[in-house]
Amino acid sequence: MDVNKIISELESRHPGEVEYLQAVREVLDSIEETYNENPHFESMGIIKRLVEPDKVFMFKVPWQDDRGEVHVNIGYRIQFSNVIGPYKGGLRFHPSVNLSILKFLAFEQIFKNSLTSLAMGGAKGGSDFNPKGKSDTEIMRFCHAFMQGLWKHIGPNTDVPAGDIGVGAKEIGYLFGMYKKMTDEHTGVLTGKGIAWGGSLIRPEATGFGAVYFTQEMLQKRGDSIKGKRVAVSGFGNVAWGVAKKVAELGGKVVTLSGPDGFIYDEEGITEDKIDYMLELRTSNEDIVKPYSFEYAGSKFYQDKKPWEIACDIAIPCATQNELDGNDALSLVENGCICIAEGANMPCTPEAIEVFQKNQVLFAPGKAVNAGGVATSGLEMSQNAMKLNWTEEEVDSKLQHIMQQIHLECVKYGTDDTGYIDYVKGANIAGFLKVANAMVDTGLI
Ligand code: NDP
Ligand code: 2IT
Repeated sequence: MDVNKIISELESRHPGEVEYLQAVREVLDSIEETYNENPHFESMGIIKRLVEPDKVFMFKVPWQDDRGEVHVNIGYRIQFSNVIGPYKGGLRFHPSVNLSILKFLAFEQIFKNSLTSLAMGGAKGGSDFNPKGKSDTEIMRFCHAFMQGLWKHIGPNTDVPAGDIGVGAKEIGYLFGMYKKMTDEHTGVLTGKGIAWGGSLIRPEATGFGAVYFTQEMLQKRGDSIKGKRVAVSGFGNVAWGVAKKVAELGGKVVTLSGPDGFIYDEEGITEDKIDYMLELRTSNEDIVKPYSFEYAGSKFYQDKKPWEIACDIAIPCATQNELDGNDALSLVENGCICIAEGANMPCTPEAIEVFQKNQVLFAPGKAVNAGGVATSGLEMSQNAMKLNWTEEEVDSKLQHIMQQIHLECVKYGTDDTGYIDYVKGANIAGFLKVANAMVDTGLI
């Protein structure tokens, strides 16, 4: 495989899609050796076929605001690969959404879903709609209009969307309502549903909990644990909230949160009512973290700055792609950080990853660390298909088991001669092999 050639061909076909090319390059660089050891992959054109999505849907989403003004957004769904199961992945509502971002996310999702060991293919979708400052009725009208464009392309055995940035339980409710009306069917077509109408216990917490379970595994491998550790977290959304809850439960201390306005430093730790307050902040419609510093004396707000300048033992970036660059990585390492686990999708730039790996600190990629979210979505699909509900304990123990297995796979494929575990390589090879073998088994389609 010639990685540069594949990337330059992809670039000429999709000029300017930088996030998509960044994600593809990272995977190809890590699987190159394994790929070349299996010549039948090349003769089946596995890489050529895998780097292009199966299908890309784009649709117009016209909707009316509370004053009666008409707006038009673009809706997308990228169905990247369904070789190991129905297309599966979240929907993102954020003004930055474009084809490049959704293709990177859908591509990553193929390998993440493969790592979960459940039967799910890779997909992603969303819209450039900005939920910030919108009323509940505006959100409802937008979600209904969005689903009118999407419903024909999805189904419980075809493609099962879920939440991501800007899409939580409320939005999933409105989307599900319109799907049900269009099809007259009450099926598990979306995950992250409310408990009363088909949702799974633990799904809201699952991404953050899973990320902490994975971090715990990384530390345990070195004879260490989360107990007593200072943890820097970015974002203040669904993933950051789940991380804060589980870190506190395991005796660690989350000392930062961040939003588009800057970050909060709370030396005493973000615990108990402060964690609940995160939910209030998230739903306040203002989307800023500054009010936390008014609510809790002793905490400090740093405007237009990132949390990575604070001394910590563990860093878990949970906001968005490319939010932690090479300089941030240097400052974390210099301040004694021993472990970085990506809660968000691709939050660390390639330069940052290089810094972590050169300094041999623990670093694990989003497709392994945050896979607990989609894994629990998979558990929601199973419960829907069986028409049964598992208890909180049952779901949580399955989630823990899945995260431990993903960690073992990373160790199996990522350990080098010196004993250092390259989790990026491990996750990419383990995720890729299952998909590639399935593509071989099912032939050229
Ligand atoms: P939320 O919408 O709940 O929170 C996202 C947070 O990131 C908000 O604080 C948001 O603030 C901030 N953010 C979003 N875009 C940007 C940007 N361009 N620059 C700076 N800050 C930004 O989303 P989630 O917690 O669900 O998602 C966070 C990350 O985790 C994403 O990378 C997502 O893909 C990933 N993820 C989510 C899973 C889930 O189950 N929800 C599962 C696996 C991964 P603002 O909106 O104001 O910019
Ligand atoms: O990035 C992700 O894995 C998610 N946003 C969750 C996807 C899902 O289908 O639960």
